[in-house]
Amino acid sequence: MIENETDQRRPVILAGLNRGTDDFDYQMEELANLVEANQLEPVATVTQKLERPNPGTYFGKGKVEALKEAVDYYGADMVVTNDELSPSQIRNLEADTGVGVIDRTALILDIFASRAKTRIAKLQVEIAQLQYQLPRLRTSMNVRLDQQTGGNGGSFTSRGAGETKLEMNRRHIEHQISDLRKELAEIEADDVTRRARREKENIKNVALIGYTNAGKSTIMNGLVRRYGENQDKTVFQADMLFATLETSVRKLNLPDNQSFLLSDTVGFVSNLPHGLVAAFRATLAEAAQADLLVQVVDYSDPNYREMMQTTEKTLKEIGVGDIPMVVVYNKADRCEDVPYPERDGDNLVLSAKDDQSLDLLVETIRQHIFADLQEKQVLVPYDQGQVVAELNEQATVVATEYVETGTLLTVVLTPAQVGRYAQYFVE
Ligand SMILES: Nc1nc2c(ncn2[C@@H]2O[C@H](COP(=O)(O)OP(=O)(O)OP(=O)(O)O)[C@@H](O)[C@H]2O)c(=O)[nH]1
Ligand SMILES: [Mg+2]
Repeated sequence: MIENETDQRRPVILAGLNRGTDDFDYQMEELANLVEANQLEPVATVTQKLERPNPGTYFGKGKVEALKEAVDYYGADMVVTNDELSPSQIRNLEADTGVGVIDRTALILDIFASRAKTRIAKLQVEIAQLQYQLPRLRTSMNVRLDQQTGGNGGSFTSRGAGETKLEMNRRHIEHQISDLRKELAEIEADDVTRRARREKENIKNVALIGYTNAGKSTIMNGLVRRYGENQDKTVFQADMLFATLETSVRKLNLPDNQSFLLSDTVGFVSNLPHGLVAAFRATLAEAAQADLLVQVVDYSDPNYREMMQTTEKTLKEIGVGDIPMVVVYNKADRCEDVPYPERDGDNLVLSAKDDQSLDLLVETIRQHIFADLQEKQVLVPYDQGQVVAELNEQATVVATEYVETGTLLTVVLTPAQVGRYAQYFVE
């Protein structure tokens, strides 16, 4: 939707309604970051103190004039509003300011669209975009749809007597959404199978979650390099909003033969569009089904508290309930006079770029997920080979020895396994 062919970034005016809430400044800062993430240049901010948006024009009459003046003064190309707008608000504001108007939701959808690489991420974003377009078909979206469908656009007018172009467009989009949903459901079914298999394997799942750009992928990569089954399987990390749009799962093997799965997930931002949250629910299922969450926070950002609140709110929205959580105050190397690594219960202050920090994190994770495990010695008679196979598959085998009476294994067992294999224990 937004393109920038030249190196020069297009100037944009930010517009926000201040309802008197504490987080307004943070919201506007975040909006500026989102604008920059979309290769646009925020040049000025116009705000108005109002309880509720004007239903016709978002701002009141006088403020709309001020907005128009700012647009002219800065030669801005576009206005971006902090709140989601109705079709008529967009239309009226566009007419009054003489430039294109987009809202926070469209902006976030655009960023996601430009970052999506895998099929699943692309599908999720596309569904969210089409859903956003559906109620807005009366406005400039008609033009956009035509552009998008290329040659087919023109055929809408010539088809179906009695059906307006708008209805055709709407039906076309509804069909597209349902096709995309079907395709997504097929891919998701595979994911569900994979997760179910993992559960059977009895391996613990830990998920990195948190605000975008906090350092989740950097921590993932640091741990993969230190403990990864395949140390080359790193993920994309970058100083940009929404660098990660799909969940990656990696197996980590600790020196004492215990292992767990770590997943890196999509970052959050405040007021994530509902359609997007719904579309990414499947991707975030890794977090929803984790045994432990590691919330990563950019401790060097002055707004880190608001970012934590945003994260917690989003977790609720995606239905992540009572999962134990460790909080990592990351990027401590960028903070002045903050010693690291440090641990206070489930709160860690550290730097993703520091090996000692990563070890402290692993130790904390280990204490959580392996707390109820017990190490036992079991002796399995040679005629019960399937028990040995089972243990090798489902438990952590620390040592194997072959003695006269059978296979002698040192294994780490879950409470359920302790019950199941009690008859083989060597006292
Ligand atoms: N100095 C410093 N930089 C860090 C640290 N952790 C991450 N970074 C940098 O922060 C930026 C964002 O890191 P990512 O790991 O991509 O962040 P993320 O949380 O995965 O972000 P999304 O995928 O967008 O949600 C990158 O430029 C990292 O190099 C840290 O502990 N110290
Ligand atoms: Mg990431």
